[in-house]
Amino acid sequence: MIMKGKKGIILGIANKKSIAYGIAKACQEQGAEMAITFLNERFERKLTPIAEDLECGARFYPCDVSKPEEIKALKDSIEKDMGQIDFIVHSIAFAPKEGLGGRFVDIPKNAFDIAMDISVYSLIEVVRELKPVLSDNSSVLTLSYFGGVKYVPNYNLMGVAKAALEMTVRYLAEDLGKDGIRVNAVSAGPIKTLAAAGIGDFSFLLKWNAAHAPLKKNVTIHEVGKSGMYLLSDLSSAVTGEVHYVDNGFNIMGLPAVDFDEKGKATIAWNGTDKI
Ligand code: 0WD
Repeated sequence: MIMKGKKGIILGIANKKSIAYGIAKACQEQGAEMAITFLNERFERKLTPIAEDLECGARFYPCDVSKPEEIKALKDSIEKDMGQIDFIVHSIAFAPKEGLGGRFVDIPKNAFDIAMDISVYSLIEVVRELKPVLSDNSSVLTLSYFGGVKYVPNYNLMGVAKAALEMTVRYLAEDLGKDGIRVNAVSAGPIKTLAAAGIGDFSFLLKWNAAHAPLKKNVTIHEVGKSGMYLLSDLSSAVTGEVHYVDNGFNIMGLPAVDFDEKGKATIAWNGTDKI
């Protein structure tokens, strides 16, 4: 039981397809005690069975990260119900639709501000406000994507947000290391979730990744969950500021793999004429 005796809070479960749910299940299976948050009343109703499934008891709190007062209230609830905690999972992102398709140059300023606020600044704010209840051997985990490092069609504004998020992880890791707090990110391969549905032709990304990743498949929330759990556990006690890819190896590829004909000439392994 790798997480036995560990307590933590998970932000960003929207439903059972959420990456945060995969991480929560992995932590529960390894003995962690958890609290989860819901975005608003609609999600409260939907998440009630999930909170029961994760054995949260009363540790089921509202938190819309765009409302600073809800983050402050979250700290008070944790203090009252749990005392100190050992981990935080921040699995939250949002960008208005205009930022997830169309011409990049046309991204409106208000969409940019919203995406950076919800998807990046919220990590800083959550960690700062919850710091008084974090134990001196604690771990913070956030979720990133390859589109924050390289161009990915339609990822547009969220790509800029993930680049900022990954840099935020490094600066937070340095700043909080002296307090015994580690900060890392998992960069997950594409998974069909509610948030992913907002990205234009997401099914193309899934097919492209499965076709070109060394392991020739897509990742599941449970695979991301296991790797996330490692970063939350003492198994990773010397790891901080890291962006850890859980993407079947897709990120290592410079060009698509090719086959070679009898003359040693490259042929395209993936049938480029197929509409994928
Ligand atoms: O392919 C994917 N699905 C990948 C997702 C690949 C790599 C990374 N990620 C990232 C996302 O960018 C995000 O940071 O993983 C994180 C979790 O995303 P998810 O599991 O794919 O998506 P989802 O199940 O929708 O959870 C994200 C949740 C929201 O759901 P909705 O569908 O309502 O956007 O983030 C939460 C909300 O529960 N969220 C908020 N929570 C608090 N305050 C807020 C907010 N203002 N806005 C969104």
